[in-house]
Amino acid sequence: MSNKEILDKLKNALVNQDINGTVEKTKEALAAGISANDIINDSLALGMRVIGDKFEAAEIYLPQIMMSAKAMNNAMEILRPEMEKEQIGEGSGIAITFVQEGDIHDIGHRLVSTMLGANGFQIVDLGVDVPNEKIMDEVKKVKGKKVLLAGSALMTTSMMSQKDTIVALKEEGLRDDVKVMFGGAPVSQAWVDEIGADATAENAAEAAKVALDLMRK
Ligand code: HCB
Repeated sequence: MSNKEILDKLKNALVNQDINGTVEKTKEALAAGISANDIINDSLALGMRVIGDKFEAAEIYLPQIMMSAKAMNNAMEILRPEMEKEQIGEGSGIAITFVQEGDIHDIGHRLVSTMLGANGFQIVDLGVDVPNEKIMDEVKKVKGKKVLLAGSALMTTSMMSQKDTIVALKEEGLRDDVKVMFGGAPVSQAWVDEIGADATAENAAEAAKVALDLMRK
């Protein structure tokens, strides 16, 4: 079977909420020598996008999304140790990672946190649904150190809070103390430029590269 066929089968297992099949096919993909990042970007993440589109088209409902999310999380348990091996450089600094207030989507956030950790960042994971006050408190705790804020938002509503994060950093006189990278499906370079953040990234591997570049500036 070609790598493309393996990745397509894995994607289909995820889309069809086949939890056991997803685990099995993730192992098969690794055994075929496909990297953890390629498995995520060229198969699992694409499957989650299909799930999102089907949900939007009212072809599936929340229970099905939750099953696919569980299948994705189980696959990630297998892939996380592999991602940690796929280190791409020496890290520098502390990464405060979080999902914006009102948002509990944590799959991408956890992937990004894993990749940053694998690249030498000391991770302060604030989890999901994090208000800006909490983010400011954490930034103050590490003042004087090299700090990256890596925030995720999966909904257009929670994406708006990213703008408030930048405003809060400025109001508290903390903006120059941190680099800010925002991501998540609705986040674009245009949005990041508009609100005055430093960068965005398409996926977790790119996030690690972008983060390392930012910390060198
Ligand atoms: Co959710 N949901 N959901 N959902 N959900 C989305 C996000 C929609 C787009 C689906 C749709 O309508 N098409 C939609 C949001 C619409 C919008 O605002 N425009 C939506 C909605 C509406 C909702 C609810 C409101 C549904 C309801 O209750 N009626 C509800 C909201 C709950 C809340 O947060 N308050 C909800 C709930 C759920 C769950 C719980 C069923 C489940 C989440 C489970 C979990 O995360 N533990 C879920 C899921 C799974 C999705 C979809 C299908 C997949 C998200 C996902 O995990 N993608 C999603 C559809 C979609 O995104 N197209 C849908 C896979 C990961 C790997 O991709 O983009 O998160 P990622 O992360 C990437 C990338 O963006 C980047 O790297 C990551 C790794 O490669 N990245 C960063 C991420 N963060 C970064 C930070 C950086 O600094 C740099 C890069």
